[in-house]
Amino acid sequence: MALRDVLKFPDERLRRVSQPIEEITDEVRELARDMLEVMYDEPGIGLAAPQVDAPVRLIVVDTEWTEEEAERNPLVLVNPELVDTSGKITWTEGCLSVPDFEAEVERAERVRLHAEDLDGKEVEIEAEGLQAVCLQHEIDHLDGVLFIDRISRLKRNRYTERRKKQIRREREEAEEA
Ligand code: K1U
Ligand code: ZN
Repeated sequence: MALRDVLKFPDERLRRVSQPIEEITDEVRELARDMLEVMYDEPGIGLAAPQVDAPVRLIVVDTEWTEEEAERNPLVLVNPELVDTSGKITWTEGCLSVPDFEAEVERAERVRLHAEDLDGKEVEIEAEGLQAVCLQHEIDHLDGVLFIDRISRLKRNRYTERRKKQIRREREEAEEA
């Protein structure tokens, strides 16, 4: 099966608020499998369902697999909800839906969240550092929020203009071909 495409800014589908998952069906399990494939293929350290045009509250995260010798150890979280945060950390973030751009974002340094796993079991996750940053970034996607919404308007506007030019150029090149 072909990999699912990742939606790219400024696609309005990235702005939808995703719906809670009421029942963990085979379709949900298949979506989670597909998301892991996309995340490892891109490569990325996280992915949220709306990025592959599935507006439901499902995220996958694996912040260690890219390190040498590290095994794949993905977290697959259904209906994740932040229940506590503490501290502050600034991290240079990227996003598979925001091509060719990175920027510093301030977030909570430690998080505690509730979610369900793919067996419908309730889980509580505590994370810090990069894993906490990544979890907050992915939960933002479920609410239609992108990391560029959390940087200065000047930087966001500059990126938006550059991205529009990039899209125009790509369209022209496709027409010429
Ligand atoms: O949500 C996404 O688009 C995935 C995104 C997650 C993320 C990255 C950095 C900070 C917070 C959240 C990415 O994975 S971008 C790619 C990336 O960070 C990476 C890719 C390969 C190796 C190491 C990092
Ligand atoms: Zn992202």
